[in-house]
Parts: sequence; C-alpha cells; structure tokens
Amino acid sequence: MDETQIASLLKSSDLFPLPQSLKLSYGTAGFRGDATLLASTVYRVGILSSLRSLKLKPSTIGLMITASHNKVSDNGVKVSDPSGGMLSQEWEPFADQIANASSPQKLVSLIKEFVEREEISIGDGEGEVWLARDTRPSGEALLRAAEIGVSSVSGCVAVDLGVLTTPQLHWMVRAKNKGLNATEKAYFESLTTSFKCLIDLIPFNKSSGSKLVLDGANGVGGEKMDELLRGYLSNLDIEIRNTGRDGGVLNESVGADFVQKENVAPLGFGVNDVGVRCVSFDGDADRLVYFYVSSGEKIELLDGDKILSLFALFVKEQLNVLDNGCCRLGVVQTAYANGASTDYLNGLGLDVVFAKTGVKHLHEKAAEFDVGIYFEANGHGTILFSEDYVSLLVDKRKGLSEGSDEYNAVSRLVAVSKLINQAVGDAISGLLLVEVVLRHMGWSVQKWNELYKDLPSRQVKVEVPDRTAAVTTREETEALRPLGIQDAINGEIRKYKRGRAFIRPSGTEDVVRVYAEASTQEDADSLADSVAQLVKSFLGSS
Ligand code: 16G
Ligand code: MG
Repeated sequence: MDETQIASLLKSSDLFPLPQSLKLSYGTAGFRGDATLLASTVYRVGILSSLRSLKLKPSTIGLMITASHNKVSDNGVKVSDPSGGMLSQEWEPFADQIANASSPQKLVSLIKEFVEREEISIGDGEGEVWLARDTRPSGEALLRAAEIGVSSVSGCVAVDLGVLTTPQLHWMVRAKNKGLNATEKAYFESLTTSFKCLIDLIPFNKSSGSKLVLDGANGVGGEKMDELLRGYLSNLDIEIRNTGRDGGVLNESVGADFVQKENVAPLGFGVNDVGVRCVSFDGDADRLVYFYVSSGEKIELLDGDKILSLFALFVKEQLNVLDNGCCRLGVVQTAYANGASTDYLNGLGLDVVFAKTGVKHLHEKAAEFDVGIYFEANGHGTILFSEDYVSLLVDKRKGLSEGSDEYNAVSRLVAVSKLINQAVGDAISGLLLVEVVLRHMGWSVQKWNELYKDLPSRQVKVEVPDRTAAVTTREETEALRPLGIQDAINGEIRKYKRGRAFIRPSGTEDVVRVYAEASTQEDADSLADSVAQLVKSFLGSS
C-alpha cells in the first residue's frame, strides 16, 4: 500500500469515528445493531468489499444494507461474494477486526497487514462493489458511508442499485460475475419465464388458482412483489397487505419472523381471512412462511420445514419419472427442524442431513448434492442445482420426444433451477414455486398442511454470564460443554414421549437458546423449562 492510499484511508476514516463501547461480530448474518451507531461499520465494510473485489479480480462484490426482521431502528450490513453466496468465512475474522478497530491509525495498520498477507495488489486493478439497501429510513445515509468506504480504495468504484431485496442483490451479483444480464428487469423476467413455463407444464388442472394474500412485513418484499405483479405476472391473483405504504411499521407485529415465532396472524389479518391461503415475507424478503387463519387469531403455520417437504415431494416426483435421473438428491435441515418433518422426509426415502444454524452452513451442505434442498424452520431456504446436473438434464432432453412424461419432468426440473434463486433463499421466488407446486398437485393450503402434523415444540432463551461457555457438536444437537450438561439433558428427555431437546449459544443475541419438542404441548413446555433450569444451574444466570 503506497503513501497516497494510506493518506486517503486515514482521511476518509476520520469522517466515521467508531462509537464508544461498540463491539461487533460478523456473526451469522453480517453486522447488525442500532442504526445510529453503524456508519463507521458500514464504511469499513465498504473498504473490505473493495479489497475482496481486488483479491478476486475481475469480480463484482455485493454489499447489502439491511437488518432483515429486526426492528426498524436497527440496521446492518452484509457482503455477497461473486458467486452470490455469503462472504467467505475465511474473511470474517478480518471483518471483525476492522469493524472494531479503535482508531483510524489502527484501522489502516490492520488493512495494510491484511493486504500484504493476502497479496492484494491495489492500484493496478479495477474493483467494483454493487450496493443496495432495504426500505429502512437509515439506509440512505448508511449507503453513502459504504460508497465512501468503497471508493477510498484506489481503483474501486461503488454502484448504487437503490432499494432491493437481499436475494435480488445476491442474484444480480451472481449474474454479473457469470457475464449474464444482471439488471432487476432481468431478475423479474427470469422468474416470470420459468414460472410461466412451469404453469404450462401442469398436466390437468390449469385453473388460475385461488387468491393468495401476502403480508409484506411493511418492507421491501411487498413493494417488489407489487412491481412483479404489475409489470410481469398480471394474472396472478395476489392481494398485498402491509406494504409499508399504509402507515404500518417495518416488522412490527407483521412479517415471517413474527408469524413463525409467535404463531399468530400478523396485523391486518383476522377472522375475515379464515381458511384463505396467506404468506408472510420478512423485512428483506429472504424468508417466507405460509399460514391460514383457522379461527379468530389462531393460525395454522406452514413453516420452512413444510415448504421444504413440498419442494422435496415435487422434485422427487420428477426424478421418479426419470428413474431417479442419476441424481444425488439431498435435503438439509437444522436441529430446529420439527421432528415430524424429518420423519416425513426420511419416509420419502430422502437423504436428510443436518447443518449448523445459519444460512451459510446449510447452503454449503446442500451444494454437495446434484440437487440439494435446504430450509431453516424460520423460512429461509432454496434448492441448489449443480451446474453439471443442469447441463446433463439439458442434454438428456435433446434425446426425448416433446410432450413425453420424461421430457416434461426434465423441463420442470430445468425451469425450477431458473425460478428458484441459486444464490440465497428468496421469498419471491419461493412463493412462486410454492404456488406452482400447489397447482400442480391440485392442493389447497389445508391439504398441503396435512403432509404431516408438527410435533408440539417450545423455544426459550436463557440469559447467562457467558454464552460461549455452551459448546455444541457441529450439528448443534448435543452439548459438549459445560461438562455433564448433556447427560442431564438426556435424563430429562427420557421422561417424555417423543421428547427431544437441545441447547445452543445464539449467534445474534447474548443468550443460550433452548429447543424442546414432545408429543403434547404441556410436555414440550415442561421439557423446555427443565432444560432451561439446567442451563441456569450449569452456566449461572445473569
Ligand atoms: C441469522 C441467520 C439465520 C439464523 C439466525 C439464527 C442468515 C442470513 N441468517 O438470522 O439463518 O436462523 O441467525 O439466530 O444466515 P440465532 O443464532 O440468534 O439463533
Ligand atoms: Mg431476512
């Protein structure tokens, strides 16, 4: 790094002093916190993104400003790698170091050291970072901070894409680096073409389907869905509520996280909607859950596990037509997946594997298959198709007669690979695929819900002096530390029919989480309580 570069970094970082007492960790989903404290963080992540772009040149990196389902006064920042996936975990420690650097001098010396170690050549290359933000009012100013960070690295430019959903940005970054058309219009067109193709391939029931009501969480998802419906899919019958234009507050008693955690209808939904198929997005539209109001405020929730099961069934049906089509199909869940869903998927003869909580971990496992389907119970997930497998399908189709069962099955799989976001979970593309599969099966939301019945479950969180004292196995199903706690938990589990429980330190909050399920709600509650007691007695309560 030459003197001019060092001077430029020192000068721009003076504009963004680190607030006192701020201690951040890149965590499972980037940096998050109170928006008023984040300018220095976002500026520094701008620098990191430029360095990443230079390291992998020629490449475009994505930088998204969002705090997803968190409250509106929070914000956050995360980075998309050229593949459209999350920032490589190898760079996370550097992200933590620079975000917490106490002074401009310290910051610059960390950068200098890193640049040397990683052999990044600044000055002779061109770097590019694409920036986007969700609808939070703090987003615009934070985006300016990111721009300054990006352009303080010599040769790097920031491109402001304005308001987008998180998965749109990931999709566009991926497309750009593959040399494809990478505009928002191209995103909408790709979704529209593959959706229409799948609808045309529905064997009998070509009805346009009954109305769907979308809860947009008062965020970017409702807005973008509206654009898609107006501009591209005008004959889809979807009513959008909680658009954010009618005075509602982002994520406040609305959205996928609220509906899934509280198991109640979001604001704006109630008795008039009994039995109607409804779907909730989260604040940046990378999660979705379906539900219907059963009576009053009560809902039946169709969470990520149920969406996963629906998708797995559909993909498997196509593969069966092809005699399994030489395909290694796998499904990936986390320890939070309801045990009934895992039983169901095993019953379909599927290869079910478990990953640690957090999208990047599920994504990595799913990518090991030809077709890997992953979902967290909270509604984040997608279907990954390996490029080799898609090429194999496309070649295979050439030898099949048009309109044959095999030809149609191959065409469906190829269309799904284009519809469903290959970079990250995407509520808009997930919604379109659920709608296709329901029509394909001729199913109502109630019929879909009957695939299996969720086991009653309970989640609680325990505040402890040091959550890192709880250490788990890789898949988080068992605790390795504190010593002895797992035996004690097993002792509790044995007391209940179909009992299952685990603990894990949260990656986003200063707590240890407890999950329990059992054959009745009372048992699940009581198991959760006794495991929470164990956490307190082994780790102390704060
Ligand atoms: C983040 C993760 C989500 C995970 C959650 C767990 C991403 C994009 N998001 O929101 O996948 O379920 O953290 O939170 O990776 P926890 O560690 O506090 O339980
Ligand atoms: Mg989200």
